[in-house]
Amino acid sequence: MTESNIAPKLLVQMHRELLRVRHAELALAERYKQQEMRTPTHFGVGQEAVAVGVCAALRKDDVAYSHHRSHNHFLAKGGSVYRLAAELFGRETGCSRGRGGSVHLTDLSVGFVASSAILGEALAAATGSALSFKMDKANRVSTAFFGDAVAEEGAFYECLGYAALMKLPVLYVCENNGYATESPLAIRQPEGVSITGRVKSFGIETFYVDGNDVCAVYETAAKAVAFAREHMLPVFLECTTYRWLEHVGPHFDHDLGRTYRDEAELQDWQQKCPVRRSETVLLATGLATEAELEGWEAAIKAEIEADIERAYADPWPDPSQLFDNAS
Ligand SMILES: Cc1ncc(C[n+]2csc(CCOP(=O)(O)OP(=O)(O)O)c2C)c(N)n1
Repeated sequence: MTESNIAPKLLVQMHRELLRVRHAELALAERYKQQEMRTPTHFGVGQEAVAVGVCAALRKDDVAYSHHRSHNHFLAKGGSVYRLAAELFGRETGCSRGRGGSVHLTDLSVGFVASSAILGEALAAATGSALSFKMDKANRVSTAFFGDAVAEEGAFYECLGYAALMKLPVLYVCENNGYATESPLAIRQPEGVSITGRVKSFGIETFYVDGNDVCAVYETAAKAVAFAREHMLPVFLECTTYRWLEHVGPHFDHDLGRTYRDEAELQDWQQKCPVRRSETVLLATGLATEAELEGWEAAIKAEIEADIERAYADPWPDPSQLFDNAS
């Protein structure tokens, strides 16, 4: 018996997925420092449990859209480390054939439609997909991942209003990491006003969860997805979490002398590391031993390194194709 209601097999799967996402991000951040990936990157280290927990609650034929901090969502929806690495290196074998870079990922075969650096675009596109599902009477859910800054945009409210009015099966997932670039929520939003609270005023069903606890995220997302699918209605899920690295780039802020957030705050959140918390669950429930956990981690890291090396050795797009698909 486990402490949670989640099937043991899924708990193990989610842990392995957390490891894959965490180590892919860390390995790519290391490689990024060599200046061979010529694309801006927004790493999601520290935020993995949101992507993994939500995607575990989605079906393969449900779709997901994401924003600039998209690697976690791409991988958790089923995207490969190899194709992500190839995209960051600008190679022809990249998930967007080396043309998109970090902020334009896609893999339709796993239902990850697109990521976009334009804040709010993921919501609008996901809302459009949900409309098409409704028109086609398809029993599918469309998902948008985005950050807390999007709740300060007009597009956010337009999408919520439209989805509520049209009764669309869309899951809006707000990863609230407390910052928009280097601005904390406290200087951007009036005191006592919450994002979830504002969404409620649209009559939309809302859920709120500790985004660093993969079990809680999965259980809450499963309820949210089931609600959207069954009632053909939008749902909103706010997940509190924290990014460990700088806003854009591979470094820890404090190594660069940046002071917009306190080092103690980062350390406090690192104590709530989603990977370590998931490990604790597996150990406490007897689903894995320390040795097994270490073995999985080592094997996953080795696979990731091999994927990145393979991607690096791949060919560039042919210059003759520069204007293909451009009109
Ligand atoms: C429409 C639009 N406005 C402004 C920007 C510039 N911009 C890029 S990332 C960012 C902050 C994003 O914060 P949040 O959405 O909370 O996500 P996080 O980076 O914290 O994951 C801003 C303002 C943009 N990309 N698009």
